[in-house]
Amino acid sequence: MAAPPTRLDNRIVLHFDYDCFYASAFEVEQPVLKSLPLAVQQKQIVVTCNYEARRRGLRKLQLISEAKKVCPDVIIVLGEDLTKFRDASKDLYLYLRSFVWGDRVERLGFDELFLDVSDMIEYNVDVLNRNDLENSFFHLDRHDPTIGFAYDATRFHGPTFPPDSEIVSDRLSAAAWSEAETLHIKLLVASHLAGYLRRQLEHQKGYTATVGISTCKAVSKLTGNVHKPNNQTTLLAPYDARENGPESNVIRFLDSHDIQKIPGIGSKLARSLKDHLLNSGRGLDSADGAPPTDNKTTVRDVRLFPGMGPVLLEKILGGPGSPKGIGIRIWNLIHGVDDSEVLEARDFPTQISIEDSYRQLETFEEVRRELIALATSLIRRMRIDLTEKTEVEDQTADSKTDHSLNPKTRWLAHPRTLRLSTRPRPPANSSGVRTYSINRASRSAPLPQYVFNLEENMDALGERLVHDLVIPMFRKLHPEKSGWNLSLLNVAVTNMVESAGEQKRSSGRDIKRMFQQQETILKEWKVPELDSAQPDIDLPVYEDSTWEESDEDEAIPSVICRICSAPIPHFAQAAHEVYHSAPD
Ligand code: DGT
Ligand code: MG
Repeated sequence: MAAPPTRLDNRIVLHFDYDCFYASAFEVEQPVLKSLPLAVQQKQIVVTCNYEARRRGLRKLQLISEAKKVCPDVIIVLGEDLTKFRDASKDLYLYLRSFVWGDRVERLGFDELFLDVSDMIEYNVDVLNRNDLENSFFHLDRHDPTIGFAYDATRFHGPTFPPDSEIVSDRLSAAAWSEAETLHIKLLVASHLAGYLRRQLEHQKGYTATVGISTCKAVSKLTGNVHKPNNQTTLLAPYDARENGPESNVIRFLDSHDIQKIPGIGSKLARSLKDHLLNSGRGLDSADGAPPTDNKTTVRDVRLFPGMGPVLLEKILGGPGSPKGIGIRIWNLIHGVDDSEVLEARDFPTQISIEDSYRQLETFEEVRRELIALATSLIRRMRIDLTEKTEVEDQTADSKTDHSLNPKTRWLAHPRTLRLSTRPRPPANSSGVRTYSINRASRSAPLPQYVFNLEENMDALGERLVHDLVIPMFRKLHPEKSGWNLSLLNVAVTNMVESAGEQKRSSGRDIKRMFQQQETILKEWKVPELDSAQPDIDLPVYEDSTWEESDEDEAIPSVICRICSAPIPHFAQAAHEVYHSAPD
């Protein structure tokens, strides 16, 4: 068997998963809902429900009809319009980001966040007074020693893995402290930061979250699942196995997981691994001595499989279409080694796209009307996502003396390119069945400057843009006069260029100002209203085997439903199947 990979545990990563996220967004607006069973409906499915509903037997992705049977007094709210969730997601992201030193805060879908808090933890470990650990103070600002919170550094905050009962003593005396390894102390300090952030999130924003604390993204995410909801789990050191010493807690923790549960190992890779293990079912040293069944193949089954290592994994998983170096990447992951960085926060998306799908779109007038609606929505989204309010000193003659601060709106970034995409519906075959086409035709052009005029009315801008640019692009894509039978129109701005003079946030240095500015900044993310007939698809992406950021505006990998031929995002497949099996 190949040697285990080398660990580099020099980071501390927190993973946040908001509890029953969509349901919480409604509860924040109407707190009375908190104590009642609440379910959020999309199509005929409960996409999520609050914990009161779960206590009464409701589950995520249950049929609405079933939910009503289980809990007749369930309150059902509609969650088709994602505006509320998108707003909440951005709001919470900006809020948590304001605490973190450096910019390594990454969103995964709508309701998960990774925070790389290494710098803050290192600093706070350094300033600990080993003679008075019980009365420690966590510094949230390097430059203002008054900002932070008090905590007891002789014990962990919240549950740990392995659980408290298994630790000889969870209270570290000053003497024991000096012997404790650095990672142990860092994790301990981080557990208090996690507790503080969770409390703030709840008190200031009304959301609870479940947090995992470890040294990389994959392991932190899994660790959080141990205690849900509204709780946290720290994966304790040691992380590396010692000769004749304690075993690695990472290996111990990961080993019992189904291989498919490891973030970065999606269903396809897991299937290949399971098939390989089942088909070559020789002398397997599985956790319970039995060969893995089709239902569960654990990390341990894979890790200890004879001859297992990066080379064998590459042989099993490599080949056309699979990413380079997959063998070593998966070998690392099953040992809890995930080198992927928490990506740096971006102040704006890489592209914004608005689209709608249609049953019938055949006349020029229909197309023109739809394009204007889409272009207007696009401009609205640009104003929301690409501008910020800044406070500038008012230099006008009358106010020279009082130097008041006036909010001004400025563009954070200017997209350079406008793109129009369409998807024609293929003709029906002889038996009247239409095959689904995923082929989009698209055309790009430079985006005119006038769209950045914030004084101009959005409807007028949308109409002008369509008249000047989008219709000529459409004509080029579809030279025929009519009969296009389009099933989709999409307008997008891409090729973002950051505006000059952008002042980088200085997290941790001026956190006081961040607190003061919070309200002003957050206002920018608020979407006043969004046309419900404009399903710009922005559901979270649960990628199979990558950590790529799920930008809600970027294309979502989809599968085509065998029954209705609609493109369904991977994560929604199960729900969609239930939808078809539901009575009308
Ligand atoms: P949790 O984390 O178990 O307390 O519950 P949630 O509701 O936060 O669930 P999570 O974290 O899996 O997903 C976050 C939100 O994303 C959830 O509130 C609704 C939405 N969502 C999750 N899975 C699906 C799905 O399969 N289809 C659709 N349409 N939405 C989903
Ligand atoms: Mg969640």
